[in-house]
Amino acid sequence: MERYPNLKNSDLEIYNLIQKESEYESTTLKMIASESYASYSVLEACGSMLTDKYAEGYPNARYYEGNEFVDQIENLAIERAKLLFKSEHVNVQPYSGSPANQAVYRALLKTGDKVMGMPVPSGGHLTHGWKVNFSGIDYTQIPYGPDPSNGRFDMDEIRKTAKIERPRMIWVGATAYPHKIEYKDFADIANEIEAYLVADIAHINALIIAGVHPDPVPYCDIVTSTSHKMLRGPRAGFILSKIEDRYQSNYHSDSKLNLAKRIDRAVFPGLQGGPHLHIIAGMAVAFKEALTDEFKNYGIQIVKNAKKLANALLDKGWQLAGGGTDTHLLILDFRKEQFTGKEAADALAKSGIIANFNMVPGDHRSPFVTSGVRLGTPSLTAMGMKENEMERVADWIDRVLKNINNIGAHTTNIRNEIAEFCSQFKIPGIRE
Ligand code: DSN
Repeated sequence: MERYPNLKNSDLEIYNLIQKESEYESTTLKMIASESYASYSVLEACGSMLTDKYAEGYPNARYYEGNEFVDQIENLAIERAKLLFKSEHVNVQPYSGSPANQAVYRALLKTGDKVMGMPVPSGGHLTHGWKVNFSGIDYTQIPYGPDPSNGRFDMDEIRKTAKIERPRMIWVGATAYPHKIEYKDFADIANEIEAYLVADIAHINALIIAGVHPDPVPYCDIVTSTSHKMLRGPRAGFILSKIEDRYQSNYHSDSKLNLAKRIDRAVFPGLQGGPHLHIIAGMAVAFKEALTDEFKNYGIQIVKNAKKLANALLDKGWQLAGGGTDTHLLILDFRKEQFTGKEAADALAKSGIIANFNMVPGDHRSPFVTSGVRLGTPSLTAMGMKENEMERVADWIDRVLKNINNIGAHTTNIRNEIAEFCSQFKIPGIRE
């Protein structure tokens, strides 16, 4: 089926580049831990004429006329998200994960306030208070991270830091932490110091939906997420929150409003203008897909695949940060190797395995080269791969890394083998 006939006629340059990217993704193993594949249905909603729509405000409270149908679309997205995550309140307007997190700061804090979060090199996100991001420039990050000796959170240390620093908010969420996060433990600490607890579940939302990762919603004041990554929706963000503010006080300029209203206000008009209704429609479609048993099985299989891949790589003698995984990602640890994470990621990519170089706990190398490579299983799982296929993936990774100083012929052979292997699978949104 010709997917983009109009584009092909009107703009061959862009059409050809999309085709090339599509071909590239169809012939390589996409192992970026923050990616997966959106379905044709999600892509169709996102590519619809809703692109043109302006509807500043919220359903039934817009600044424009003519919103009967888009109100229903936004309400459907909200209701489906409430059902999916059992959340009291949902805002689906953030343009992406970073704006969603920015809205949380605006709803809860004053400039300069202390925020506990993981620095990027420890596995956190830019918006959790990292120094070059607005969150580290306008607010004061109190850093925490996994213990370099075992790659896991040391809750006693985190409690000690929290009690000394008394941050107003604690972020719990990661981009490179391969273990389960126990939100209740963080909630106990937040309660002791009367801090807000905010989870960022962008990386692990499908695992929570599938019941293979602890659920933050009962323990957190606010939970933010992207709707792309393993959730397989459009490139956007959303915010789940309690309705009431348990620390309601005169602290915040909007403190006469409850928490839900403060979040809504922070998103619009605080940070954004018109909501992207085409993307919100795509989000509603993705939430419907995520409510199915098929999606839950995908979430369960992501973890099974990551564990299988981790064990197969350990059996071949490779080291993993934190010793393994119980999520969707694993981080190869090359601290003892002569080559860097960057060199390894480059060799893997040339061979058809697409990943990213990443710091590991206790890394002695710079963030520009690192000692790690982060590998994720959501995309391969969305293609229908299971444990048997992970054995083959581990073999290819092993062959690339063992021949890293001599990649010429190996690269071409492995690249061809992987392309042939990928052709046996469907790829949502590309070849369903
Ligand atoms: N940059 C994303 C990642 O790859 O983890 C997180 O937003």
